[in-house]
Amino acid sequence: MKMTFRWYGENDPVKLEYIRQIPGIDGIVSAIYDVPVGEVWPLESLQKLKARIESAGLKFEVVESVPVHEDIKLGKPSRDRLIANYQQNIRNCAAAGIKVICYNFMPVFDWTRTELAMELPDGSTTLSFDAAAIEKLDLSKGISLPGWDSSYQADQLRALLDEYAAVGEEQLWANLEYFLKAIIPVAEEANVKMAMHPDDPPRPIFGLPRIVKNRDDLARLVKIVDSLANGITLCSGSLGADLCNNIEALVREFGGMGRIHFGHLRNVAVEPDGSFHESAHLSCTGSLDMARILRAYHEVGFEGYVRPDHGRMIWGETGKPGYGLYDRALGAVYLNGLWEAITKFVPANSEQKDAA
Ligand code: DNO
Ligand code: MN
Repeated sequence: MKMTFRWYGENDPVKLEYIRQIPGIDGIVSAIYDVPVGEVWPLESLQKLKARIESAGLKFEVVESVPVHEDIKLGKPSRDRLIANYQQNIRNCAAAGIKVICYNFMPVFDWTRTELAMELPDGSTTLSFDAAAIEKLDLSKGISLPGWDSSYQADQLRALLDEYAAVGEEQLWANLEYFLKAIIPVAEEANVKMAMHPDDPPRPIFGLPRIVKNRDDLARLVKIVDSLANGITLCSGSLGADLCNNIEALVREFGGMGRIHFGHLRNVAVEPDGSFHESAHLSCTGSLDMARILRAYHEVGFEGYVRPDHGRMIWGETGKPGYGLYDRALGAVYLNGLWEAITKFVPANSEQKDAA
């Protein structure tokens, strides 16, 4: 397991020099942020970013995300040009030493929350999702969340939602298939692993289809092109927001197939109606058992990349909600601690799934 940390580039208030001081961080996960969605990332920009990250003593082997243009998800005629650009992005990433590309196929909205600074009893704040409040959100003013690759003006958003009105789940699957059949062979040739991030939260929102929500969706996804290059980012917090998803079992199944290329490790405290908030990484603060999840990774012999996902805002820190330094650093150290204990004391490939 290689522990990484997401960094948003020089404008990120969390400095690379701070990240390198977190014990056990091996690499940085980042992206090119000054190229519009759908266009080609210049190789020089990737090489410059790599050199900068390496100057801080860290590796740059994972990109998150190369965003997929809405026209590809909508299946519009312009998709062929955009897919050719995406193929070029895969080649350019490979040329800059990237091994894994995280991406998602969520229409319009990436991760969605109803509150960015919900106060917890200890005074920290966190991202939260209120299942009843979501449908009441006023989209007429446009919407923007920090951490997204794009934000939308009100008129743009209305036009996009209208276009999606005709696209149901099956059409979205067909558009995904068209995309995967075009990009996975390129990824194979470039020796890059594509890692689809699941929908967050794992349910349709605002009437938009979402197709990467559970075990059956993941199984369908990896079969569309049966290649190791067609893999997933197993985000425990995204999938874990639906209590029907058993994260340990998903790790065993898809990790066992060698299809998990990137693990997002975070905890969520989930309520019966599907509302949730992002808790600290520690198991007892949320609904997920992080020790058991990591044990499952160990059992399947996982050697890929992971990162702590979002963190709370603690110790007076301000900045991009979910992407502060302190709580994510605590998460990384905690997860590394669990991993050290598990790898020392639990035999790999053991079948002891439920040892008391
Ligand atoms: C949510 C986060 C997301 C993720 C992108 C990947 O759990 O990890 O921001 O980075 O959706 O494409
Ligand atoms: Mn995630």
